[in-house]
Amino acid sequence: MRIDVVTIFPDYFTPLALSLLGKASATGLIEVRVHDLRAFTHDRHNTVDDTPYGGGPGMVMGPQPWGEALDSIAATNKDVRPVLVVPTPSGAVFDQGAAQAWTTDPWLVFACGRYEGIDARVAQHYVAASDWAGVREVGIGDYVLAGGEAATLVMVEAVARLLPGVVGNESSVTDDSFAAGSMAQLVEGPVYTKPQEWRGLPVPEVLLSGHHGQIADWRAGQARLRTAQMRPDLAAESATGQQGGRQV
Ligand code: 6GU
Repeated sequence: MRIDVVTIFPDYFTPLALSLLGKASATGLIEVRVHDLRAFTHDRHNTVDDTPYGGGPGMVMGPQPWGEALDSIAATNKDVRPVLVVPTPSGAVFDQGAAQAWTTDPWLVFACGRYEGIDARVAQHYVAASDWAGVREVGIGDYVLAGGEAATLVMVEAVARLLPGVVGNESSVTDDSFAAGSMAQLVEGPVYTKPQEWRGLPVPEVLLSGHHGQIADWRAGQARLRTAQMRPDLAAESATGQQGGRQV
């Protein structure tokens, strides 16, 4: 999968060279390219923002550098149509289902806005652009960040770790909290490793028993308990047979 990121803070993305994603880049499972939006300005001060039409607080990112940056990215491969992802708190919420669905996209381009956001005509233009595969305006939760950069890191990691070969142990991906099919819409219960007793606290007996059926039942029960305690919203969904089926 190819991933491009456009931002006024390219340094924000140095963590992509670390750990799991760094390895995935090094082995060619993903190809990440980070672009400085200011490289697509033409004035002395590399201006990317201006005052909002209609008035109001803050500044809005203008369409000109965005158009040039995105066009230049699309032009690097005329055989694949990229999807434009615009992180914004006013978008549909990105969840595990979205992460899974995006794994089949060959090329994602993230447009990281700052200030009060990007001039709305940018998304409008690329929705209708025939050399693009669509525009997805998405947020990562109900809180407001200073810009799309942190949200982009979150989404890139959530998608990339689902790509075949990125995580060494495939079942650590399929057994995740929220993974479709396994224990859909339940969070995972507690986990333990050695020593068998630590500071007077024992590992639950059943996990030492070697009875795989009992262990699986115990874990399923713990997952239900934990979900009821920590995520009553999810517990209510499973009780009503509802499934988060939003299209992001
Ligand atoms: Cl994608 N951007 C910003 N600025 N704030 C957010 C967000 C995105 N998702 C949740 N809050």
